[in-house]
Amino acid sequence: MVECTGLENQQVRNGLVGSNPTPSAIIIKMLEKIRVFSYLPNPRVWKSMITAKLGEVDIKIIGDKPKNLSNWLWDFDALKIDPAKLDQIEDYKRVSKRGFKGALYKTDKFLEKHPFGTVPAGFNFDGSEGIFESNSIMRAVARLSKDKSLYGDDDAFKQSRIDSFLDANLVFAREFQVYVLEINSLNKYLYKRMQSAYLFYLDGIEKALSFDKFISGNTITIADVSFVCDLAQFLRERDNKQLIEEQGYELISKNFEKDFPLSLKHLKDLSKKHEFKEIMSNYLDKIL
Ligand SMILES: N[C@@H](CCC(=O)N[C@@H](CS)C(=O)NCC(=O)O)C(=O)O
Repeated sequence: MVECTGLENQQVRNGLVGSNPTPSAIIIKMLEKIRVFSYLPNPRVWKSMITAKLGEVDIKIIGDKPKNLSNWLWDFDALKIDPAKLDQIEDYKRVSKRGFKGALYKTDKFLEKHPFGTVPAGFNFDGSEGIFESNSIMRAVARLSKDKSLYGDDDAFKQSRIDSFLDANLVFAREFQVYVLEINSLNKYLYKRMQSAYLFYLDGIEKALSFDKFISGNTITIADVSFVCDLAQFLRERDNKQLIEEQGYELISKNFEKDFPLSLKHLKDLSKKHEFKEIMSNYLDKIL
């Protein structure tokens, strides 16, 4: 399982996904309300892309395959650099922190707006605000939408309940990130932590879905979007069945279908919706 796997640049505007700078892409640039720089494809970016589709928000996605991001200058105006010219931006050279190896090139401005230095990196339309953490970038997209139901109808308690699910989701996703990055050298401690984070999160989601049609109430919200993207990414653990078993462990998600039927149905139903399907395409096909 690779934490950072990639596609070429993607631009999305109200359902339009493309990779070439066509005349319509120029219009997209002028209209974008939010910009995200990341390695691609990235389920963490899908959260914002799907929310943008559901909420009809103009979003611009800039990025490249993970292995190529070390040849990019990380900035609001992110640029692909000719590897032969990287010495010209030596001042911006930084040691990567997690998920990447070696050097990355991040401008001072990037680090001012993104103090943790991570991608996905979100920006408002002119780059004067930086938004980090995929759930928060997704929240910004939802806040920009006219469809307020995606993020609790401007009701403080409904919004906070959605935040509660997003916080629970982040704990699961963070544990998953560590698990994936160490998948070649598992140990008991790490495996148990992942297992208990998985069981804790899905137990709560299963319970929530036994009361309501969606995770936080009876309409779709960003809690559902985040659930789909992070759980889908986690289930790709199954791509590494052999590697996990060779180390004496079994797939943590082995009994997912049996143990969490409501979560399974929710994941499948949502991933068939066109706003999800256009972004995730057949990501789940091999594993469910
Ligand atoms: N929880 C964060 C995770 C972001 C993250 O850890 N990104 C890593 C790549 S997987 C990164 O940008 N690392 C930059 C570095 O190594 O300096 C989110 O959901 O956005």
